[in-house]
Amino acid sequence: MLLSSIDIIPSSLNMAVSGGMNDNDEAVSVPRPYETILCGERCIYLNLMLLGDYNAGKTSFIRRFVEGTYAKTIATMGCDIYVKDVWIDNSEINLRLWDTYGGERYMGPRKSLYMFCHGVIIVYDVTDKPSFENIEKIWLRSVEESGFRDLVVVMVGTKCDLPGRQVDYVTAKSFADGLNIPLLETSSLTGYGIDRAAMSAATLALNKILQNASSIKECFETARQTNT
Ligand SMILES: Nc1nc2c(ncn2[C@@H]2O[C@H](COP(=O)(O)OP(=O)(O)OP(=O)(O)O)[C@@H](O)[C@H]2O)c(=O)[nH]1
Ligand SMILES: [Mg+2]
Repeated sequence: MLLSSIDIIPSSLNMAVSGGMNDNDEAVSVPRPYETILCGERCIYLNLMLLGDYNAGKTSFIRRFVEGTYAKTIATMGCDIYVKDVWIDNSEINLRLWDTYGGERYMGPRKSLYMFCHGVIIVYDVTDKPSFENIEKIWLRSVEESGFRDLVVVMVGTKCDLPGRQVDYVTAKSFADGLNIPLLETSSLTGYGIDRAAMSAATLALNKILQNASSIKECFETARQTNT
């Protein structure tokens, strides 16, 4: 389900945000606002943002995961949010995937946007080497500059069904291993690796939250009890 445009994030995501930015839109050193994970009556909200170059395959990845389809896309403008309920460790998670714009000269989302999200999936196209190189030049830098050190990051190499590969798996894996970031290859055309990649990111993000905040653990337990 496509939920909404990013301009209505605060209300549509039912978030209670507590500080985190100064007047220059810089992250200040306050704890990550765990209130952004709220316990609804039935589930926990988890937000994952997809980043990556124009045409890398972000929208196709999300639509394959959320809708189970592969169809023609148009360039994303701004940011759309797609929603899917998933189960992790017997608890229902309302997973919200943020589909961002990846255009030229775009250097990443506003820092304040990171405050709302729990994990980032950085997408590159295995048939387009610059999209891989920009992971380091643009996307990881953007995450780093957000100031939120506890964001889970997962790398996804899309379009692995296509011939004419420019980024081989070994090179990408060694880069990802060097940064301790999981790497998965996918095809939105065939569906290969899509669920595994999205669910890995969601599970890692959730586990990190549970490790970091006992109050969220309680919240998680409450949701679990409500679900059973
Ligand atoms: N063969 C193949 N084509 C893909 C795959 N993923 C995306 N494409 C195609 O690549 C093009 C770009 O895909 P999008 O999903 O729109 O890319 P995007 O990253 O959302 O692009 P922006 O919204 O402009 O940032 C489209 O023509 C897709 O059909 C894939 O896994 N395999
Ligand atoms: Mg798009």
